[in-house]
Amino acid sequence: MAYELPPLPYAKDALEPNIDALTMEIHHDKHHAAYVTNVNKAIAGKPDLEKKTVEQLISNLDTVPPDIRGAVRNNGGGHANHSMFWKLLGPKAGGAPTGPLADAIQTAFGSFDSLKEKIEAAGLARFGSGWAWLVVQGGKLEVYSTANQDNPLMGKAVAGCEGHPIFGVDVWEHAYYLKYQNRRADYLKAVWNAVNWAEVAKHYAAAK
Ligand code: MN3
Repeated sequence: MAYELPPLPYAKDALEPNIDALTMEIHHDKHHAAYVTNVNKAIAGKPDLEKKTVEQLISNLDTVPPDIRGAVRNNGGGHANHSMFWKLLGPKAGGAPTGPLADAIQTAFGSFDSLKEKIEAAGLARFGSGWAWLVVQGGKLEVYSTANQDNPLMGKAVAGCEGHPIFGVDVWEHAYYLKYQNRRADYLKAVWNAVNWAEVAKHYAAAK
């Protein structure tokens, strides 16, 4: 097996009340697990693909044979996105970014509140399922959204945007429906209380 389901880095109820324990359990143990199973199935017997990290795999979809490209895009994307997402959140988190990341947010968006508005708007405007992202693109911070399990690493031709993601919010209904039902806007506001900004800063430093 090329990839394994990473354990959640905290207890399933650790993000309560912002994200409930049952949502975390189903989201991680069922949805994320299925992406791992299915990307492994898609690339089984192709050692040149199996040896890649999942980020390398989804960054080079044109090197993936056409008959499995769709499965790799959806399930490799799902594995990459969720592996990052769990670590972007945490218990006793939230607050505001600090240091160089805070400075870059100030420069790019004018304020942290303005960044939050942009990400919430991107997540709300995504029709159906997808993600809202904060990316480093050409040394600058940008906000995008992608459909399904697309990731900016897949590039503009595939994902409709490009850049190195440093933060992302899952706006699939499975990420919030049990607690928030149709209220995606309320979920997007609550997520800020659970963001692990030290992790975002780590991605920012690596992407710069
Ligand atoms: Mn999800």
